[in-house]
Amino acid sequence: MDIVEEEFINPGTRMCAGCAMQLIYRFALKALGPNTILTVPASCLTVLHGMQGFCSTKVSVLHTPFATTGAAASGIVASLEEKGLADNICVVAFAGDGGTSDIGIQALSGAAERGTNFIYACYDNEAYMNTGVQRSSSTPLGAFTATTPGGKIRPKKNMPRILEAHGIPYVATANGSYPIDLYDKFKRARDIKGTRYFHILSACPPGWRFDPKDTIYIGRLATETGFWPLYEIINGKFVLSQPSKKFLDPAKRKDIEQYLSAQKRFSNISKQDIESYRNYIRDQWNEIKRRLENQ
Ligand SMILES: Cc1ncc(C[n+]2csc(CCOP(=O)(O)OP(=O)(O)O)c2C)c(N)n1
Ligand code: SF4
Ligand SMILES: [Mg+2]
Repeated sequence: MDIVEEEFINPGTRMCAGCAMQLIYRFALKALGPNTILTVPASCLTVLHGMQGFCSTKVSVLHTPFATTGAAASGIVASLEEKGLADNICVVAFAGDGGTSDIGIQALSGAAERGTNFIYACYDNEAYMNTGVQRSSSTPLGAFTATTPGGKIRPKKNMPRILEAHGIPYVATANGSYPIDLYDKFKRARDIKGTRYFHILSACPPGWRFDPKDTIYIGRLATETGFWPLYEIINGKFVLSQPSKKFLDPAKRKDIEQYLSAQKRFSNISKQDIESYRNYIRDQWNEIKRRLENQ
């Protein structure tokens, strides 16, 4: 696939070295193009945009209070509809996992239930990174954060499932380590009407505690172990994405311990929790197989 050459993020952002989120944002904006209005709540992504008076993107961005992303996007869509501009401009909300799975879930659910014509993308770095790595409901089992010093005792919330239950036309997972797959999905989602939801794994070197040079490697391990399958659900039809297809065969999956042991946030994880991951991955793939066979 040809990738658009034009960049929509100006060079030199304030992200940490090795931050997957800026790669995700860069490829998503390339796929979305110039006729896009973004809305973003408090997060590392706000830091990317810069201080008031500056903006790192070439498209307009409305910064919004933490809990209100879905409501802010709904307001932008309503205003464009009123002005007769809604067919030409794509409204896109981009938020972190804390802003999506915890504090913003009510506004997101409301917007999805109303069938608001917009894309909502959650970049999931699995904690509240901007404020110093506190746990969110998207933090995975056994992960160290500032508020789970002994490792998180609950597994992560399954947001794609929750959004699918709203009956929206498009749900997709993606991963910053597969930017072409992500680009392709944003291109497709742009042309669908109604609420479209992305859940994107976003490796974070300081929060996950690995060397910035390993960002792509760590993100790939999440998919290669079967922990982070890449798929789309288009009008209820489950489509397994190309990079994940071979992992339908359990023998092709790497063991989850390779992913966990590469990140210091899991350095105290128990054997029991590692076994829980293995069971979770097995059940998740049995469910994917069942869906593919029964549709
Ligand atoms: C109502 C409110 N509560 C708390 C904060 C402080 N705050 C700013 S960014 C942030 C963390 C956001 O976490 P997440 O959505 O996962 O994005 P990330 O920082 O990980 O990119 C918090 C708690 C705030 N800005 N507003
Ligand atoms: S803390 Fe993590 S998510 Fe935030 S800018 Fe740094 S690498 Fe990116
Ligand atoms: Mg986060």
